[in-house]
Amino acid sequence: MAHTLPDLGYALNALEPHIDALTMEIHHGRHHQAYITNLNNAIAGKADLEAQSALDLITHLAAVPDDIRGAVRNNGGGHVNHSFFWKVIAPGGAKAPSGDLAAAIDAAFGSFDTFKEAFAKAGVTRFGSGWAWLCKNADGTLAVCSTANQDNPLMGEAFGGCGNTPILGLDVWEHAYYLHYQNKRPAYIDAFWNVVNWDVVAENFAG
Ligand code: MN3
Repeated sequence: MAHTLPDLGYALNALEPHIDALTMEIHHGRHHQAYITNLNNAIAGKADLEAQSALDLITHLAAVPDDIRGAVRNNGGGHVNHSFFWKVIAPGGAKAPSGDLAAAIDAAFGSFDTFKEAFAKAGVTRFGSGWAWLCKNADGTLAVCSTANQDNPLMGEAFGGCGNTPILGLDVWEHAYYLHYQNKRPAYIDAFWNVVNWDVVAENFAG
């Protein structure tokens, strides 16, 4: 069963002015689609791999044959990461964390503002292309990390991840912001806070 592009679930212009419609159209329709196409091509004809979800593939990379492991890592990661990203920036929902999630953020970082600074720093200082993440550790505490390229925290330390479960992620590849923000990655990250759907993040935290 081939992997397919998930619907955004909202209009391309729904996140304006913070993320513009053309960026969303290209990012979702071309970049995300390309990861899916390349993932499908990489695993074509390998029934055991074709039967797995993208998440299963990227969390068991050591079991993927050497000759396609890099392609599955990059493109499976790209598929998982973008599918996740579209949900945490979905319009609507709470504009700030509350309840157990807010308490966990305060416990880990001291305050919501201090968390935002740490997360923004992870995104700004990621050299080249990658992601900033807020992850839930096995003990339920929270931590910020970043990954290169399309690595996901759940890939584990052997593949560039921390091994913990992401509950919020931010794509800091230039394709995510260059049309509107050009080289100003910090301005894109500032704007990102306006589109985070904290209800979805809270569901990720509870899950
Ligand atoms: Mn991207």
